[in-house]
Amino acid sequence: MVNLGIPAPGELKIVFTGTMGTGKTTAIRAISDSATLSTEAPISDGAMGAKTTTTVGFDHGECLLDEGMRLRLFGTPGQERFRFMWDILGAGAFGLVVLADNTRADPIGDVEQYLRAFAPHVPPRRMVVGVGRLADSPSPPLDAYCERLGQAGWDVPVIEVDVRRPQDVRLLLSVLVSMAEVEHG
Ligand SMILES: Nc1nc2c(ncn2[C@@H]2O[C@H](COP(=O)(O)OP(=O)(O)OP(=O)(O)O)[C@@H](O)[C@H]2O)c(=O)[nH]1
Ligand SMILES: [Mg+2]
Repeated sequence: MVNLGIPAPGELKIVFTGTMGTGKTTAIRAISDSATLSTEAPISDGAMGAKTTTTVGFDHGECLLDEGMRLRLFGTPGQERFRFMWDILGAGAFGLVVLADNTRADPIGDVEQYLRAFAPHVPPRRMVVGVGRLADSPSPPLDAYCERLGQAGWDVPVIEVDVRRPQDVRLLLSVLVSMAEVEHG
């Protein structure tokens, strides 16, 4: 059984979101300490390159950060038709990681959409953006994310990430937790 709602005392619930194929499932698998729970199904309208499955419910994993904080990690489905899961997973979330795929047509617009969707659950000071596939598509650069998101009122950290590298994913999470430390003094 997995508790989707408010986490136990001493644990922080973190939600990974972003468009299909940004690597939410990959990121959670990369850093979880024990077995993860996944709800993968074959992609109905054909594979996206090497990726043949998509999340149809949610991902779940847990990890202990060096800072001693235990994190319960949840990944949303990327497909729009599973949007109803966003509010279920967002409930009680401490922090949000929005993953971007820089090869998409408007990855900054994608990110804005997710920041807005999760704003009822998570304050902007506990949101971070991880931009992937920058090597495949250097444009838009990270500065463009900061500028456009800042203009739209989102003053959130933007970091390059390769979701396949556990150290990259841990860095994103450490940034979130350090934001909590600032809050609590
Ligand atoms: N070549 C390459 N592959 C990458 C990179 N980043 C992520 N991937 C791959 O992209 C795929 C991401 O798939 P998932 O982790 O299922 O993505 P997801 O966000 O959970 O997707 P949905 O659940 O369908 O929304 C994996 O096969 C990763 O290995 C990258 O920088 N380069
Ligand atoms: Mg997934």
